[in-house]
Amino acid sequence: MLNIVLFGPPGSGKGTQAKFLEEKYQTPQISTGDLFRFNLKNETELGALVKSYMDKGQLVPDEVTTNMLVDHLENNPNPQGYIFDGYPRTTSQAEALDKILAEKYDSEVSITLALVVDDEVLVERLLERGKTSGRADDVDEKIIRDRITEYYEKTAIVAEHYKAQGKWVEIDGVGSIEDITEKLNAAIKEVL
Ligand code: B4P
Repeated sequence: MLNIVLFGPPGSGKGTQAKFLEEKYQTPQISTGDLFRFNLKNETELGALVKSYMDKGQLVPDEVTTNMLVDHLENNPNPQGYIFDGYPRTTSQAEALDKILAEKYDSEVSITLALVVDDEVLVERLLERGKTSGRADDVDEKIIRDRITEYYEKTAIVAEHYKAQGKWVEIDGVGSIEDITEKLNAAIKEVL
């Protein structure tokens, strides 16, 4: 299995790049953000539960997020692997992912690709996306900055988990989308 973790702050290009990688490696993108938004849109019980967190730019509790991921994996089997986009976002999620991959698939994370982008560029990109995305968390600069703060407080530390495993690769996430895809492909080539 090729299991890629796409890592980075909100607006760093995880979702954008996942779209290109899933086609090339036949590994479907799993975006926990998209899965939550699907539940919000369809007004499911899970959607009602996560709305208040997402609207404020806070992380959804680990247990809720991990249970949703496990359900999605079970309903979307792909022996070739997956692209995890936006999961894990805490050390507890990273430990859960290791356990899920080991116990259910006798597998592991192949590589973590961390997109590095300056905070002010992130704010600019997300405000721009907010003009058309219809996403409540993209229109208000305070909420965008709260999401970035949440990233530094809870998510950035996940780097240590993957560095300890020798699976951490940083990629400059500023530049043309094609150039960044190329850099990601070069890093993936090393683990194929
Ligand atoms: P996500 O949906 O993951 O939100 P995101 O971080 O904003 O998306 P992404 O980073 O993929 O966007 P992209 O850069 O591609 O999460 C939303 C919320 O869901 C979270 O705040 C949280 O509440 C909840 N959640 C999700 N996962 C969770 C978890 N594991 N645990 C707990 N809670 C969780 O795109 C940004 C913009 O930049 C786009 O407009 C794009 O066109 C542009 N862009 C991309 N690359 C560019 C480039 N190279 N140059 C210029 N612009 C670029």
